Amino acid sequence: MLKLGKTIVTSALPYIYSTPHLGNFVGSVLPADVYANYLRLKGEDVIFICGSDVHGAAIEIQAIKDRTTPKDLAKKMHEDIKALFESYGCNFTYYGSTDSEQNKIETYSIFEALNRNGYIGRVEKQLPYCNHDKMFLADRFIEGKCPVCGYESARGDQCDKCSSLLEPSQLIGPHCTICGKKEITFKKTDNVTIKLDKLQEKLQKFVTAGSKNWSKNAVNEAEKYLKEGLRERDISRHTKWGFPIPLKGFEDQVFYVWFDAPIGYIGITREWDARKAQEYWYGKDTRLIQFMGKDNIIFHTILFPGALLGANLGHVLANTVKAYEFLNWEGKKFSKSRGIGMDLKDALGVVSNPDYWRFSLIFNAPESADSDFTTEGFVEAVNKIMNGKIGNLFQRVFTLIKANEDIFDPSMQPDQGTMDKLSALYNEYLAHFDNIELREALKALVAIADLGNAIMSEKEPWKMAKSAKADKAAAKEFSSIMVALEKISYHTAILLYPFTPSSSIRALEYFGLDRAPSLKDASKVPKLNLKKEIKPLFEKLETSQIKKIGSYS
Ligand code: B3M
Ligand code: ZN
Repeated sequence: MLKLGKTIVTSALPYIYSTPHLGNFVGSVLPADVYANYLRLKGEDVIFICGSDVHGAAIEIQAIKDRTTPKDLAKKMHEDIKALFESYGCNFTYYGSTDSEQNKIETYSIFEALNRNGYIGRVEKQLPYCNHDKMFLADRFIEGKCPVCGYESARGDQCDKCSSLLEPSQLIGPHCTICGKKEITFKKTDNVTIKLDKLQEKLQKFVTAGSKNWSKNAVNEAEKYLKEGLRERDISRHTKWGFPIPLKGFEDQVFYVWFDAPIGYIGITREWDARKAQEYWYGKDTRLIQFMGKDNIIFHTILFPGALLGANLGHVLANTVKAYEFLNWEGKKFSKSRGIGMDLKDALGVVSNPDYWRFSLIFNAPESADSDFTTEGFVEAVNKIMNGKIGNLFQRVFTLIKANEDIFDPSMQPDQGTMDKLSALYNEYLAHFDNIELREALKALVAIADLGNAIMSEKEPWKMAKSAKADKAAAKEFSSIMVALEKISYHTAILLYPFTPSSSIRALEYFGLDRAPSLKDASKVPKLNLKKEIKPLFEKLETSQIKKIGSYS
């Protein structure tokens, strides 16, 4: 296995004005977590950075609704959501927050460098002003019809339907989202900009060089924007919630949320450990691998790298941009207000073992196209695949060996043909993971369990065990088959680790281990320890649980 230098894995930083739903989870945090676990399993030097994206108008809007301040709301939600991700087994190196002092320092240093290097500009803008609320309306406080696709609820900064970046003045028939009125006029103000147009060439080079490692959707979208020609873009907002712009005359404005949010990856690493942040973010041999939903592509392929390239402070740029498509719920968009789809709290409330969700979500992940969560698909992934194939294999193998410990000889050689099949599937698993095809890697793992189950049904080793007392050849054959099955079970248990870490460790406990060994040290199967009761690793879902999940449609 090729040993690489340091790796930073990031997941898009979730907004925290509401609890993330399963679609948000499978669109970024979960695959990033699974992939970081895989690199740990390979023994690589990896940090996994995530955190709450707490700035932005959406939180201000929610705070107004909740009659609290954005700061208090952010603090409370940040703690809740962090704990929630942890209860899903997410293994962050650090889960921080974009409003930290560290991120402020990082944001200011990048902004000041951009300014020194001539990439900060000013524009006079006509900004929407609500005559009823007597305030300038930030992007999300104004909604109207999208001039590109006609979607009715496009926001001032972006259309959720066609992903076009918009200016508030482009919206057709806009209204204020605070009071709902159409009493909007456009007033003159000065804004600070980043001159992306001057960064066009550098960004084109970055995209061209990186694209072989990126997901197709990320390459296509970045190329689309480059082709259109990059434009100067304003990065200041007339509101109080955010980092104030450190420039004379602009102190009453704050940075646009998408300016300081991606810088948050660096700020959060600093929050964790300032010295290590230096090592990882400026290291020549660091690979930066970024996971996100497809609606975040432009910010990670144009705005963020543009800021880093313009600042020219030596930061690491993305090596891999992996953008997920969307997960729908029974064919519809997730919607809290319409009760469609489960959020992370709902889901654990019905099925409390997070590994069931982790497994089934990756099994049907929207990796190269949108995918659909269906109750049926969930039941099939859990009952038929995870429990029926993987859990069942462990159960059958461990109980059969335990019942025949007197005749089982672990020093017997397994059948070579079986070992060749195992190693082919094992390599398939590695190859898919290395290409960040998590869904396919999981399928290769299921195929390994299938291999074990097929041997079990074809050879029926329990029959040999019965005649083994009188028949030496049968005893030998029994051991040879069970050694193969033991090996298959052991690797299945280890390779489960990235997907379902706590279940993996529970299976590995039968091998006397309390954590997953590094793949380098996994060739020899440790002695089985079957003293304690052998309990099923998974259980089938109950009818009442299935019904409950179905009710979120
Ligand atoms: N918070 C959008 C999202 O949660 C945004 C990502 C920020 S990544 C720096 O999808
Ligand atoms: Zn208004």
